[in-house]
Amino acid sequence: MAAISISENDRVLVLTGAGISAESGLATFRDSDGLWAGHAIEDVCTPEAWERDPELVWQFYSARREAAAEARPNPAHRALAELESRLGDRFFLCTQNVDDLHEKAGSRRLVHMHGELFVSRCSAECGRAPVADDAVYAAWSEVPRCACGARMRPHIVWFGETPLEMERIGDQIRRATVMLVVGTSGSVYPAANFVRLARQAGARTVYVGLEAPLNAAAFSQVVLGKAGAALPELLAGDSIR
Ligand code: BV8
Ligand code: ZN
Repeated sequence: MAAISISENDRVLVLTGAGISAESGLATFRDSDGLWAGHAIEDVCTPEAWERDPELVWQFYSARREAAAEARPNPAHRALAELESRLGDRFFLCTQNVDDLHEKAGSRRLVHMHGELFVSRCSAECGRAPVADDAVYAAWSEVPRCACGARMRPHIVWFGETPLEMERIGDQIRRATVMLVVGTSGSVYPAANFVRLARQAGARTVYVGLEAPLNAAAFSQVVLGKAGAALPELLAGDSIR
């Protein structure tokens, strides 16, 4: 497959999803056929789930912390970190993933629009900042409290909650001349709409993933394959300046 051409006038926006971490051993949401680690979405990934059974929610995110702590970046993560080092401030990465594999690969110019697995925050939204937290909690009694007294919750954007950094992402979408989307089914909004907005703003839009995403029609190019092999190839060579 031909390498993507990026000139010195291009600004590249990348959006990644669970597919980029699949070859690092982290299950995607679709792989678990709609169940997430054996749980239905509404049982572990909504504010209602948190109200109903916060201990189950913490057990779900603790299991994902354990899996993600063992995981290593794969060549796809590294290819994006390398692209960032070549493009500098003409590069921006928005990930839907809550794992830290992009950071482990060296990415710095990124936002986690759906939150971060190794961060916890006050469940009462008292205004105190989220804190780094890689602990696992087997029982509700182990869950630490914020200085205000409320229990801590995962710093994750659940269904029905507002994604993070939307202003900054919107600005990057408006300025991008190339948008590269990797390993996401295009099933969750507003992330699935970003490629349409980028295209409306005049960007070239490229998808890399195992199967065509639901929003495939919005892409100028669809490259089917595993990200760990396809991305390094797509970003190789001197067609990038
Ligand atoms: C919001 C954190 C308002 C949690 C996540 C009805 C219709 C349309 C929309 C809605 C609706 N009802 C409600 C909504 C809105 C809702 C939504 O979209 N629901 C869906 C289910 C219909 N969205 C929300 O509630 C969002 N908030 O809308 O607030 C608002 C809107 C705009 C502005 C302000 C406010 C919040 C959603 C966030 C939920 N949290 N993650 C956690 O991780 O525990 S979502 C989670 O699932 C991911 O973050 C991701 O976003 C999403 C889908 O996952 P993907 O990353 O795409 O992974 P998936 O498994 O689906 O696909 C993997 C892909 O990889 C596949 O295509 C596969 O082929 C490919 N692949 C596999 N292996 C490889 C590979 N590719 C390459 N290489 C490989 N090796
Ligand atoms: Zn608090």
